Amino acid sequence: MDGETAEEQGSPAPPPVPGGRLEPKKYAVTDDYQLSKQVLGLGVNGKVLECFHRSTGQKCAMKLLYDSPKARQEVEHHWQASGGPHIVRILDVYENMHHGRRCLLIIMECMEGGELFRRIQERGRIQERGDQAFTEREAAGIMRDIGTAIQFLHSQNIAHRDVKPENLLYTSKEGDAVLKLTDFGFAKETTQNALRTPCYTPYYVAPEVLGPEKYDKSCDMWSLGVIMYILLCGFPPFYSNTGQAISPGMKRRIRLGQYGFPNPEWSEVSEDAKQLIRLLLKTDPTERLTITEFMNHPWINQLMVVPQTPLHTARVLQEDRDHWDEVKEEMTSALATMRVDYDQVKIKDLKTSNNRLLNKRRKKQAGGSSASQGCSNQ
Ligand code: I85
Repeated sequence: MDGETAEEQGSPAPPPVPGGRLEPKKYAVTDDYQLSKQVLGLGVNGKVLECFHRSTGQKCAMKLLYDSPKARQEVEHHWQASGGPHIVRILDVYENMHHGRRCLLIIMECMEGGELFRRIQERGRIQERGDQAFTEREAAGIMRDIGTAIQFLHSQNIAHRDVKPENLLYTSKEGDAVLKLTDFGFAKETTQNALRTPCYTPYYVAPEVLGPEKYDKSCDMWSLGVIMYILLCGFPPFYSNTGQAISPGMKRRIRLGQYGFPNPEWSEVSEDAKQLIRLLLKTDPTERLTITEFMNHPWINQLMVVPQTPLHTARVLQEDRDHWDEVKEEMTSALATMRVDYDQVKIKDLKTSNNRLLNKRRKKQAGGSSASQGCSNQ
């Protein structure tokens, strides 16, 4: 399950250069693509439609975004990530007017295998016929693939911040399908302001200014913990029992890290796996594993020693299928809460640290040295 090679044949020309500058095509997308009425899904910033490349016939997915700074950010971040391992690839970007509004159109490779957990759930149906159960080692392989995507993003200083089941899609329905991450609608650059617009010598920059970048990335690590938990048992570690997407009780349990590994689903799962989950679901984001630590964990980097224990996952997903939409909504709300909470921590930190720097500068200026003027830390 390590290919992002073979499936890439026949992409519409000219192939965009990943890492190169993004220059959206200004002529009509319909010159190159035949749009179909088939809606593949609704994203954070816009809907996704099926389409076909006119000259090659290749089936693709088109995301329609109304132009806004947020939409531009999504396109930029996705473009920067496109070509990375286990990331849904962008084939083309257009900028068109539609009913008097400027639109951005992202043409992506079509992920015809559907969502990650749907595929596992289907095995719960098939399993009744005596097929192979979903195993702990397979779960580890999936976690390594998702981790590879996150590692790439974090190395590019991008936090995805919306890693959740419905954004993990398979390239095809075949056995050799590749799992990939999509939707960069909440992605954020984590490069520190302090380093991009240095108004002072970095030697004495306050640690709080450098520190907060951790929170955005740690959001992705929490997601990895939740996805890994569900992969191993079929239900989430935290859930609302009121029918609300996120209840006060659920929020409290997340904050306090109250979850368990109940039997019978967890009785045969390895201690290594449980330990890894505990490190990912740490309530304090600064204590959570980083992506490098995660990728170096033996459960991830030594797949061959992960036991091939059959799991309850496929059966539980199949039996609880009527609750799956709620599970997805709950994770969506939990991530939204987390992004807001972490942003607030950041604002607080930046305020206090800026004051300290300002004070430092005032002192310096009073002493006669000239500090740089008009630097903004935005
Ligand atoms: N192909 N979150 C849930 C989909 N190919 N999908 C979502 N944000 C996006 C939809 C709503 C993800 O950015 C989304 C985005 C992009 C896609 C996307 C990209 C490329 C697809 C929102 C399919 C598909 C195609 C054929 C068959 C099947 C699925 O969704 C299935 F297997 F399900 F039948």
